[in-house]
Amino acid sequence: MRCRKCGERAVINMRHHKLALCGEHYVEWFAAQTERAIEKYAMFSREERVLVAVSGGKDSLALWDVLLRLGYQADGLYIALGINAPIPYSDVSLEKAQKFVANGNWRVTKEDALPAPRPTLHVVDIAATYGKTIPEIARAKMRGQGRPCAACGLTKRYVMNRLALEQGYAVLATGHNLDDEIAVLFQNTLHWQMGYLARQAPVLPASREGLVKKVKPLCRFYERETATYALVRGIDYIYDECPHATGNLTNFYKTLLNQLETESPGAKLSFYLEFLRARDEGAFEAFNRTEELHACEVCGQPTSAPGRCAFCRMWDVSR
Ligand code: Q46
Ligand code: ZN
Ligand code: ZN
Repeated sequence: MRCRKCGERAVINMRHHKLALCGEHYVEWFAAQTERAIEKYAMFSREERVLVAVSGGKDSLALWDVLLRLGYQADGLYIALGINAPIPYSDVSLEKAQKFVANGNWRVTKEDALPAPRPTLHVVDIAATYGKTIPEIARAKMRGQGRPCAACGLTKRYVMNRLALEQGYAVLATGHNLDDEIAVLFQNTLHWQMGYLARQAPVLPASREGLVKKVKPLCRFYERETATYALVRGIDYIYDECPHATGNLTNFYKTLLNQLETESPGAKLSFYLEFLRARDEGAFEAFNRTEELHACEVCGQPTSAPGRCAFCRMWDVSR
């Protein structure tokens, strides 16, 4: 397979775009597509500060890299969850994030570009800040549920939102790719979760005070496209998934959707884009309820019921 632009050996063939590209032209294409998504969905401008949620995996590091190379003011946030058994997942992923900043590959190399300032990596260590690791709090509070994912998800959402607001970031960017998005879309469609469908989008505006705007600039890339970008750019990322992710439903849906893609190239992309079109045309409008929010009596973050928010209740934070 040869690159459509220069005839060199291609590193990727994207059947759904009928496009094969070499490393150099692929990296160029990936950046241009990212920029297009940022503009199309009005995610953020170069004047705004962006906080990237960094896990140490390929998607979030690819996102941080491409934003910096496009000249955006992007810092990172790593949340140390304390998941280090049976593999040292959290420790290794933090190392990867730190290495990414230290090695400086993200620097813009164009001669006419100003030297990019070194991005900041914020690190929030959950055990050091709140007294327990994620597996520990899950065992203490959510007995019988097996996976610590509910406690983990709640904690990550809270910490990301709070740090973004406190540090004055205009937006929080996550590395969700198309495979992530359609796995959730498939699940929500299977169960006709209209409220969730109404809220699934590349941009969640900061509709309420205390909630930061959230964006997913990589939502139109297949997982193998973000992986190829990370590989070609020489980004050292953690290959292992969180040990608690194995065997979850999302991965099962991803496998199903990949089978569909093999039979019908482009099926994954059109599933997502047609959903967004229907959404834009108001198909889920009636389900877009804005619930009344209150300020948590302890931390002040928005919460649906008066009193302490779910985070402060789970972590036993009181005044
Ligand atoms: S990190 Fe946390 Fe995930 Fe691990 S414990 Fe579950 S939610 S699987 S994205
Ligand atoms: Zn080429
Ligand atoms: Zn609270």
